[in-house]
Amino acid sequence: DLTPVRRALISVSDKEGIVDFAKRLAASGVDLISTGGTAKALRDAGLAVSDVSDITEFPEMMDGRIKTLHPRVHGGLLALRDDAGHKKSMEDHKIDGIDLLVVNLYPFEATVAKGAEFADCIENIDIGGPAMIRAAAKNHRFVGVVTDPADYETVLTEVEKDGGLKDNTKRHLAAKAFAKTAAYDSAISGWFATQNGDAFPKNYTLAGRLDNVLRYGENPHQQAAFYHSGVSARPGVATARQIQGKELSYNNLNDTDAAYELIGEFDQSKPAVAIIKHANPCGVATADDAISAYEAALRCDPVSAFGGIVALNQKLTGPLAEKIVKVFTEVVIAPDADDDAIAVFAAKKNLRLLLAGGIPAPDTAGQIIKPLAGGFLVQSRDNKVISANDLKVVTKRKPTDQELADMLFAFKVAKHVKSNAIVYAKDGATVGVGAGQMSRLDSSRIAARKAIDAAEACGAAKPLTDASVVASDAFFPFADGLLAAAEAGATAVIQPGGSIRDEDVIAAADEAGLAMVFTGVRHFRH
Ligand code: 93A
Repeated sequence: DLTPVRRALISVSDKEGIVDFAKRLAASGVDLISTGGTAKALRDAGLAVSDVSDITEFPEMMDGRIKTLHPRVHGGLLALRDDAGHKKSMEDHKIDGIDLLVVNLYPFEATVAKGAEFADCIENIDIGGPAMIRAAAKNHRFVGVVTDPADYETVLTEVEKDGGLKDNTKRHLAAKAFAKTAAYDSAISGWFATQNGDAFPKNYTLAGRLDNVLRYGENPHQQAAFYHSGVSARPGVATARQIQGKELSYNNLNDTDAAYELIGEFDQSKPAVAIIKHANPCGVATADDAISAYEAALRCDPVSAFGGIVALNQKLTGPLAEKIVKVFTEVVIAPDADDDAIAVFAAKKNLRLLLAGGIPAPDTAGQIIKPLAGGFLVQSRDNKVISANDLKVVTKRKPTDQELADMLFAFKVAKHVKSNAIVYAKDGATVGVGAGQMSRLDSSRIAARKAIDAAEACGAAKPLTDASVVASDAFFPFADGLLAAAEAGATAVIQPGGSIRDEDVIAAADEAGLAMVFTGVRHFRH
């Protein structure tokens, strides 16, 4: 059950490691065939290589669009070596078998990610590579197909030891090869649809690349893995460098993503900090300096912040790192960190530090996938950003400038709180968050209750919601939720509006002396 490897075709865009790999193949007596650039790299390293163009008796042409698309290549990959008819075709047409195919494709995803022009992205769609990979994978009984440099060593070990590849190895390589071409085409179709303004590629498939298998899922009895989507260059958990700390868990990844997407709402000209637990913020603040922002975020709900995730929209410094390590924290994510901060964290071995390079823009397009039995729902991400110009004042009293600023802040946070979401804010910081309740009134009451607890924790005389503003992710269907907020001390309200009882709600706000604005935009999040 072992196919001898006598002839290998190597055609790689990413030439990392290829010379050493080819040297060891050659040393095992394998004949090498290559396309232009790869052949040159191997020859420069002193290896004997045949050009594909000599085998096909056709030059590489049309700027390399045609290199390997020829029966001498595809026949060599597809021929069944134990079939008399196939063998006769090989003899009649001077086709020699290719026993090992080593290909990595034109870097389509990287080309898109670096923001290249449409025509450049199109030119980076590999045609010949996937055709060969699929041919070799189909004929895996006789051909080994290597699409991942991580497999070079396994292949070499078997070829060096036995002169060929085991059936089991070839089948694993084939499965990986089809996964590779499927993901590659998925990335292309997804990108192409977006270029045409379509949100959804036809026959949607999950464009993703397995990054790593996680220890377990949301609970220890669940299995889980992390896939990176093909073409997104969005800074975040998928692209960040982990500087230190334990392996990230499923819940860590989910919470860290929630934290960093929230922090992306705030302009980097002013420090912003978010602390997340169970994918909901338990404190968010902006301030003139990052330490004040962290302290204000922590003050909102210091009890829940224990074991939380901290996200920051600035370069992390030593003094802030000192503050953060005083509270048990699972993950810290920031665009960057200085050496002092890294040194402070080094003493906390388990704490995971992620550096994402940048912050994600809130207004970029993208897709959200949600599983359901038998399929999944796909929607574009909620990339709506509300500014002062979008607001309509509906009460007799107009909000003050400070109320206005706090309302816009609170509404941004509410967008990242599970519905029903009620967020109280004051002086650029949340002072009460009510998340994930089935009734808006309950979210309003829970947030107010937490503000009383937080006031006790920091020794404040009044609940933190005193003289605050309140944001609601969707309209108040009745006046009760709004009146609960007024009772907690809110003086101004920001909400989408649009209820059939808006008039009642506005009348109640006027009676309570509240200022209220409508955004016309809802931010459900489930
Ligand atoms: O333009 S192609 O789609 N046409 C082809 O016939 C073809 N054959 C191999 N691209 C083709 N390739 C790709 O060229 C391989 O997948 C590989 O990524 C690259 C290697 O080219 P070179 O050896 O010239 O650097």
